[in-house]
Amino acid sequence: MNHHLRGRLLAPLSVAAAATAALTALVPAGAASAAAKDTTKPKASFTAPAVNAIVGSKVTTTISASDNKKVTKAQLYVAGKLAGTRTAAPWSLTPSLAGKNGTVKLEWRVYDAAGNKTVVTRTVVADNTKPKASFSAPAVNALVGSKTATTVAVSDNTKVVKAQLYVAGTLVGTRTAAPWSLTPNLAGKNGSVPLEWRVYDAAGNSAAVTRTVIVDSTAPTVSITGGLDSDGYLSGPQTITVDASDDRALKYVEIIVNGQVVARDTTAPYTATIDASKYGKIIYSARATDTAGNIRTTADGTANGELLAPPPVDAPAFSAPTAGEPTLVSCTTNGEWRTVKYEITLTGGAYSMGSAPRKDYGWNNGSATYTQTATTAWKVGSSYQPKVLLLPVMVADPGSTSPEHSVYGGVQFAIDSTTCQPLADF
Ligand SMILES: [Ca+2]
Ligand SMILES: [Ca+2]
Ligand SMILES: [Ca+2]
Repeated sequence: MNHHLRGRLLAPLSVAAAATAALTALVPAGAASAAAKDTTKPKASFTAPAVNAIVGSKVTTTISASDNKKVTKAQLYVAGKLAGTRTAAPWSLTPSLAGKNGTVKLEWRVYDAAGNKTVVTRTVVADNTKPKASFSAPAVNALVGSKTATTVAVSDNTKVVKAQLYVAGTLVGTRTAAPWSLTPNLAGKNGSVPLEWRVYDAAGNSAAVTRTVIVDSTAPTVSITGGLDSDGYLSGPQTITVDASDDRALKYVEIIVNGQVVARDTTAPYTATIDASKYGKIIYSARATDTAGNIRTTADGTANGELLAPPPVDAPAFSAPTAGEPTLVSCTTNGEWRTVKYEITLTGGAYSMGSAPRKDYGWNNGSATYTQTATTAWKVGSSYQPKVLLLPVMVADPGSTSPEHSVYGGVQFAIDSTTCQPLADF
């Protein structure tokens, strides 16, 4: 009975024990066998951010990860501290870098189911410091015109990448590199106008500076109140008188004769006196400039100077010099004016007059052959631009001492007002 019982009891126990032993042997052996089949580490590489990218308080970092079996976990360490864990794709996290400046190491640790680990690292440059910005120009409350450059001085611990200018709250321009300067159009604005520069660094941190300027975009008024007599041929001193005013501050008034500024007055009365004896066609105007740089110019006035006067009919006979071929010295542009200068060689028959005004024209003082420089100017595109310009070279009566009546002969030749070249026939 006992034997039988023991035999019956022992038998199952032995089986159970054997099974237990077998299980004990099989379970770890089976697990170890499965792990042993995957000794291959995952593959991982950085997708973002770029190496040494400049980043702000938040950076999205992404890796591509794969495994011969399966990637089961990826952990992100920022500057050595665990910042997040992913257990499935996408293998991407956006850790906070708030307060950090300078180089920061990002490290992803990628695992497969068997515990194989692959580590990839990348450094970025954290920038959580705002740029510095200060107005360089214009000055506080400067009186400025409709076109005025404004400049901001910038610096940053990494790099300034953008500066935007706002005028009265409206974006008017963007710079992405030095010089950090723009010239906004302030036309139509008058009075106090706020300017604001917003400056951005590579990480997107920004700083703003503002400045108020006083805009004057209204040009002065200007008129010629005393012009030149347009009848006949003027000689001697002739005075042009101008009136001008501005809504804010007049800087100066200029009087322009044949393209040249002959007077610049900062205080009224605004006048210029010219010697009409030195002129042929006289084209004159006045130009007023305010302190903001706005300019207004009058219409042209015209008069005839003495050089255009025909020779006196009672001039004594004299032998005119022989003129050589004219030679172009220069043809220059001064604003809307063109000035052409020719040289011409005269042989015989020319005489000096000995009178001061005539000497200004380069009179020869008695030699038989000399070279005379002749100059004329015209306004391009105006009604005073003839196709053919006559360039007179005056010769004088040897016996006369009167400037008004001595010029009775001359040599003249024609030039094309477009090409400045002499014309063979005119
Ligand atoms: Ca693996
Ligand atoms: Ca910065
Ligand atoms: Ca003004």
